[in-house]
Amino acid sequence: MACNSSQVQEALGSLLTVFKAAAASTPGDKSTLDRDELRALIRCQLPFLSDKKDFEEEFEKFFQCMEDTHGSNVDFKEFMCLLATIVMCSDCRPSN
Ligand SMILES: [Ca+2]
Repeated sequence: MACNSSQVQEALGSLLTVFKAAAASTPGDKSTLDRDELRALIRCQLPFLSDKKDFEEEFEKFFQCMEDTHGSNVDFKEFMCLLATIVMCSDCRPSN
């Protein structure tokens, strides 16, 4: 494997930038995503998910589960776990 690029480093930087912007987009805790911030981030960044007709129902189920186990806000670590789960459960990789 050639190591002549920093794709992972650049991807992580992009994820952190998107997370921070979304986390600070409404009043409240600027270091975590509340329900509305996470919904808006998914709608903007992951339309293949939010375009599904049962998105709202599935989102509410997910967020209720999050609230029950981790509290009402999503921190960066939880966000990364969510993304990893989405990747494992979906075919969202770009084709090339
Ligand atoms: Ca926030």
